[in-house]
Amino acid sequence: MNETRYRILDAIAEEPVSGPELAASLGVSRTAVWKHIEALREAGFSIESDGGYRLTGVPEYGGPAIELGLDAPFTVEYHDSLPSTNARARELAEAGETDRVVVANEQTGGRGRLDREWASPPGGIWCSVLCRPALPPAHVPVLTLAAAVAAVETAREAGVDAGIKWPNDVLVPTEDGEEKLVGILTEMEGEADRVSWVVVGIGVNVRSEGLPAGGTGLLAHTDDLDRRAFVQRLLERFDALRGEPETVLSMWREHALTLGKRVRIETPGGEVVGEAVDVEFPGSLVVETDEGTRRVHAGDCEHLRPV
Ligand code: BT5
Repeated sequence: MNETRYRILDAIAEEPVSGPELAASLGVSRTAVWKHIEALREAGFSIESDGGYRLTGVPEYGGPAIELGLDAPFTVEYHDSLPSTNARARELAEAGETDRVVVANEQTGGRGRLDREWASPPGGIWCSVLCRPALPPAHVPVLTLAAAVAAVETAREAGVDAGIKWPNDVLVPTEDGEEKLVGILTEMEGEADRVSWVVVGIGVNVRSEGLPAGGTGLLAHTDDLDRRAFVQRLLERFDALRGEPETVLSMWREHALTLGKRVRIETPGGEVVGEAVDVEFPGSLVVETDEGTRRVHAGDCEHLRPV
């Protein structure tokens, strides 16, 4: 959001402030103040003008609403509908941007890993964070783990008992298995020793309608969901974790559903079956198999029933 608009909202949040006072404290003209107030009203903010301007309501969702009160250094771009927030974030990356978040109410071409489809009906939480971390490409998987930890902690705070399946799924355990609540897709561009940009796409289901079998939404597990607050907490947690790989790994272990389970992993080099015993930097799963210990860097993981 425009810096002046942000400062106006801040100034009028608690008590009424007159136009001339705002103009003086912000160092802009009274006409400029009036134009900013009108733009904020158009963006959905309720601003009374009896005896000074006063903020009486914040829009339920959208870019300015998410940015207002967000304790993380991201600029938020909001769209009612987009093919894919990851695709839009990549465009911003190519235009040289950083620390941008793209949020959409609906995606018409949402993508999972390996170009799989990601169902993204209206009302869900579809967002992508663009950043330029000082990391070699080989360390980027830790950002995917950070996003999974951020998502699971935010879901738990919202009252939804979720856990992480290696490497990037957030699931809700059910009586006879698990249902997928969140999917994460990380994309990057870079050179051998340093990434140029990373886009971490996070999809959180809100309603269960329109999801494939095996998917579940937050509202199936809680009645009380504030989508704006959810996205804010998710971004704040991700921001706090992205520079702390040690914390990410220990929190990941704490929230993991995979550790201690028998797993089957389809890797590019073949199938690995055994007991998942640990996760190691930057995100490898350690599996005890009949042939010894294997470290798996990428693949699709299935939790098996104990033998
Ligand atoms: C993922 O892929 O789980 C990554 C999903 C990332 C989505 C976000 S939303 C914001 C950003 N913009 C994008 O375009 N993408 C990111 P993967 O592990 O490959 O899982 C995909 C599989 O999950 C599909 O083949 C389906 O079986 C299943 N699936 C599809 N949509 C689902 C949904 N909404 N909820 C649960 N499962 C789903």
